[in-house]
Amino acid sequence: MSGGGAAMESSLLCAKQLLLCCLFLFLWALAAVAEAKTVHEQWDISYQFTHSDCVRKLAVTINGGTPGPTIRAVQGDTVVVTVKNLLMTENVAIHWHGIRQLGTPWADGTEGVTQCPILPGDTFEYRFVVDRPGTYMYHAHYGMQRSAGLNGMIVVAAAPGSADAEPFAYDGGEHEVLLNDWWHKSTYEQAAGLAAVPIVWVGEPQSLLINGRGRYNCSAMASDAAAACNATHPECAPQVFAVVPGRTYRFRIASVTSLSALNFEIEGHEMTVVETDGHYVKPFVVKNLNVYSGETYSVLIKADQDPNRNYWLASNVVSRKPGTPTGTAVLSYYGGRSSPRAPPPTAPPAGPAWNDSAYRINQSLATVAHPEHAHPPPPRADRTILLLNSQNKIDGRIKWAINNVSFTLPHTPYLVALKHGLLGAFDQRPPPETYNHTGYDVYGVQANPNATTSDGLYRLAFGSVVDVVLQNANMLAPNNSETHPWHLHGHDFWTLGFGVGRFDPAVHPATYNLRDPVMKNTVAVHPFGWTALRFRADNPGVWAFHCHIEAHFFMGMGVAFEEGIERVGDLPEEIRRCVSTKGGGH
Ligand SMILES: *[C@@H]1O[C@H](CO)[C@@H](O)[C@H](O)[C@H]1NC(C)=O
Ligand SMILES: *[C@@H]1O[C@H](CO)[C@@H](O)[C@H](O)[C@H]1NC(C)=O
Ligand SMILES: *[C@@H]1O[C@H](CO)[C@@H](O)[C@H](O)[C@H]1NC(C)=O
Ligand SMILES: *[C@@H]1O[C@H](CO)[C@@H](O)[C@H](O)[C@H]1NC(C)=O
Ligand SMILES: *[C@@H]1O[C@H](CO)[C@@H](O)[C@H](O)[C@H]1NC(C)=O
Ligand SMILES: *[C@@H]1O[C@H](CO)[C@@H](O)[C@H](O)[C@H]1NC(C)=O
Ligand SMILES: *[C@@H]1O[C@H](CO)[C@@H](O)[C@H](O)[C@H]1NC(C)=O
Ligand SMILES: *[C@@H]1O[C@H](CO)[C@@H](O)[C@H](O)[C@H]1NC(C)=O
Ligand SMILES: [Cu+2]
Repeated sequence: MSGGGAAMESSLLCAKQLLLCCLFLFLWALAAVAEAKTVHEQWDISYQFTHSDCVRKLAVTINGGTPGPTIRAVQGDTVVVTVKNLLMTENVAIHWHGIRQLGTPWADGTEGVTQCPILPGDTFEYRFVVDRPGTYMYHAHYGMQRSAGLNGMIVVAAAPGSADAEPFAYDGGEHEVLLNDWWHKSTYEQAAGLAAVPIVWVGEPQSLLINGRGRYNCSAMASDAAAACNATHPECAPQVFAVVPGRTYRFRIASVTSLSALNFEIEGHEMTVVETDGHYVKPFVVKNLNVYSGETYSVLIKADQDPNRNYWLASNVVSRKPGTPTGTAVLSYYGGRSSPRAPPPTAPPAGPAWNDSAYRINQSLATVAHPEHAHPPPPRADRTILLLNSQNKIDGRIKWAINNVSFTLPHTPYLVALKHGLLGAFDQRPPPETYNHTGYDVYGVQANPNATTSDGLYRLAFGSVVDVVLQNANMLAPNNSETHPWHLHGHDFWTLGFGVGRFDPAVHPATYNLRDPVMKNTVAVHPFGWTALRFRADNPGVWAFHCHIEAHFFMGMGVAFEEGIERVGDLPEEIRRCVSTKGGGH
């Protein structure tokens, strides 16, 4: 019997172990679930009077403020933002810039592409997973609303033990720097001017903001307007960044500018660039950093200067002849003899020469992948799309065009139209794949600037590798070419190459960096230059690809890509509110 008892005992033990094992598995699963948490945000979008640069302005705010709150999450978390549109007479849509929206293409927040706008009084829930650590941003993607103040940052930390953990260390902590440009005129006035004949250009911004704070010179205003300028308003007191002597800090930098390319500098402190657009870069040291609208960077700085004085953080306009004073904030050392708010004893740094594009191209070329975090690109592309960026005229209006086609957004979002087979919703003819790249004079004013408009889009084979070469050119005025920061939704791309002058498809692909190109979601096309990028069309949905200068996108500088639409799941009803899907959908 003892033998049987032993058997019973051992089977009991086994059962106990199984139970323990089950319990352990259960707890482990629970912990894993608990780890990937949900981050909830409840946002009321409304117009409020603000004093971002000391001048009173009606701004689009989130819960009463601009910029909006920083969304903080951990890799793998689900972010849920409940947006209530309290603008009364204006639609809204919010884009989560740099978040690829894998499996949730309807949450990209791009009006006309992935959703109908959120109507006044309506509530809309954005729900998406932040799958990669890094520095990102959000902003309005309806009309030119971003420049009215609806913007902010997203900071995603690496999950504990993740292979995506930072390959660098900092013992001081983190600071966030959100760069912006700011106008006193309303966005409505700007948009109406851009569409007018003759055009009323938005002009240079009145101020540059750092974390929503700028400093307009009230004394320079006409006396009747000066009443709206309050130099001592707390909303325009410069941001102070405090540091402990000897420590190393990570500064996360994002630019949501509407027009300006910026150069950013922390006086007296070299910056080591370590991240861009959520990807780690091979560290390189700079005195100042060029940041284009839609880009993010992380830099490390060591607090190793004289702690008894303060230092400027400075942003300066580059690539356009500046008409705006330097944007400033203050770096102050704990324990130093200087009061934290005291202005530094020096003049703010003026930045590099605004027209030194060689300097800026150099910095673009220096930005390559971190050796331990390089994702080599596929060796070749299945399809190459050449996009000429030119300034054109349509019915006397100044427009931007891509291969002679100025982009317009359809009323019915592409995602809805394609999913429901609404073929009449947009132009079914795809835009041109190329332009006369052998003959086009990128340095000259084109003989006939007339172009057309279209809301056609490029349809990409699912999973294919696509190269896009952006060719810059001269504008309508002679000897003039600007920087265009191009942003791709739904993907990161490899930045394969930059060049000056005319791109030659027979020559330049041989010069591509296929070894360690950095992946990004936004990249600059420099004056008279070209930029080549590659991406895999593996994210089912419809994705905008456009110049991140708000006025340029408004004037037609963009395209749209569709891929794998048949793999997109059922669309939420909330994105279809501007569409009558007769007989289909609902
Ligand atoms: C502000 O404007 C006034 C009047 O134009 C000028 O005298 C003064 O120098 C300006 N101040 C600054 C800091 O630029
Ligand atoms: C300027 O703002 C401060 C702080 O809000 C306030 O106390 C002061 O009255 C304002 N000045 C004017 C002229 O409005
Ligand atoms: C920049 O402009 C200045 C004049 O404002 C000119 O002297 C200089 O040569 C220009 N530099 C470059 C790199 O074009
Ligand atoms: C380009 O960068 C390298 C270092 O990365 C530097 O030595 C060189 O002077 C730079 N050239 C220009 C034109 O800025
Ligand atoms: C461009 O279009 C305008 C009408 O919008 C027309 O008057 C003009 O002749 C066209 N220019 C050329 C070169 O075709
Ligand atoms: C391309 O441009 C060149 C120079 O203007 C011209 O000679 C050539 O005919 C053009 N080719 C096409 C296909 O239009
Ligand atoms: C754009 O279209 C106009 C009118 O058809 C033409 O004259 C011009 O050469 C085209 N430009 C380009 C860059 O293809
Ligand atoms: C434009 O650039 C050309 C060289 O590309 C030069 O010959 C010409 O003088 C410049 N014109 C102006 C107005 O600067
Ligand atoms: Cu542009």
